[in-house]
Amino acid sequence: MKSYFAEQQSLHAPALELQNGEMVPHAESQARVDAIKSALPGLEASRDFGIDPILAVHTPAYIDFLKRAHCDWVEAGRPGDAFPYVFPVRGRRPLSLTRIDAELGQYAYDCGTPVAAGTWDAVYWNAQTALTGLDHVMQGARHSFAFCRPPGHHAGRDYMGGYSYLNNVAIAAEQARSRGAAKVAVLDVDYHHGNGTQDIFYERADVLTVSLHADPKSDYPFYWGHADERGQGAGAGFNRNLPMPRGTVWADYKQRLSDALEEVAQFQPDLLIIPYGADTFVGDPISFFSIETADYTEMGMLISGVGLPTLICMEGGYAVDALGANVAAFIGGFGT
Ligand code: SP5
Ligand code: ZN
Repeated sequence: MKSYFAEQQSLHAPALELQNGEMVPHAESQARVDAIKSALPGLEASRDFGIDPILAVHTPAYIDFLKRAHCDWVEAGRPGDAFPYVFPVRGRRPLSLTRIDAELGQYAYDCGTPVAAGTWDAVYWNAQTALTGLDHVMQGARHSFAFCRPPGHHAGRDYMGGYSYLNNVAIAAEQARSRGAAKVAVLDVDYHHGNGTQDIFYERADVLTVSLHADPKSDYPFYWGHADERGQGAGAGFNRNLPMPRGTVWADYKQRLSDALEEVAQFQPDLLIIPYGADTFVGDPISFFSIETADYTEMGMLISGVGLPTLICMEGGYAVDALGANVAAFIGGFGT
């Protein structure tokens, strides 16, 4: 399978995140890049499709903020990465505040997603990686792998969170629509619910969003991902959440995956996009499913079995020592 990556994606290197009350080394690290790169020696360089596909998903004000947030932070005399610490509670009236702290709180929903010096350049190219992978599939390939990092599925139209800044998968899905795909299905197999993707397409019938994830009653992102969130308006029935308990093993996961694939097949999409997270792995340091490396090959085979043109975009996966093997196992399941 052809795989894509842009070296600029490494310019994003936040030092710390807030986890369980402590500032700890950021889990979404450069070590992940090295692990995946060594497992995929044939990675090709991404091409530049410009800003327009990004602006088809994200608001201009949010993009403007992402571009200058770290500069504003430095100008305010702050050290290190730009971190939010105050958030507008639901129901606060919209205010045009310009102080960097107010803006960070407006556009972030957690304290795990700081804006570092190189974040904008990295996430711009991250989106280009997804678009390059999409282009290959739109040209007729059966599948491709976009090695996206930082992740994207937690980012909404105008918010960042969960280590995500731009929603690579949503950008690819929207671009596929404008290039002639009538219907696109997104099947999210990261450990965490794909809340940003859900929000972006919640009122749309042309993009089906399905997510398999840890039950948000016990796991991040808590406020999204519950089974009764089924879409709204024209999108009613076109969002599906399949939460599972901590400790889920492959035999059980596989059943839910088959259900999800059945829904995808019934939708008859022109394209399938898979946000793939290796954080369902038994050894993941921040997640609690029990999937083994060899299971990812079967997961890839099952998904490949629906016979749809498929773009895979990398999301999470923090067990660095096993990450390369887990990604290679999954991709291997799709055949050559
Ligand atoms: C893309 C992606 O996988 N984003 C995940 C963001 C998760 N951030 C919060 C993690 C909280 C983990 N708390 C459990 C720690 C166990 N020691
Ligand atoms: Zn995740």
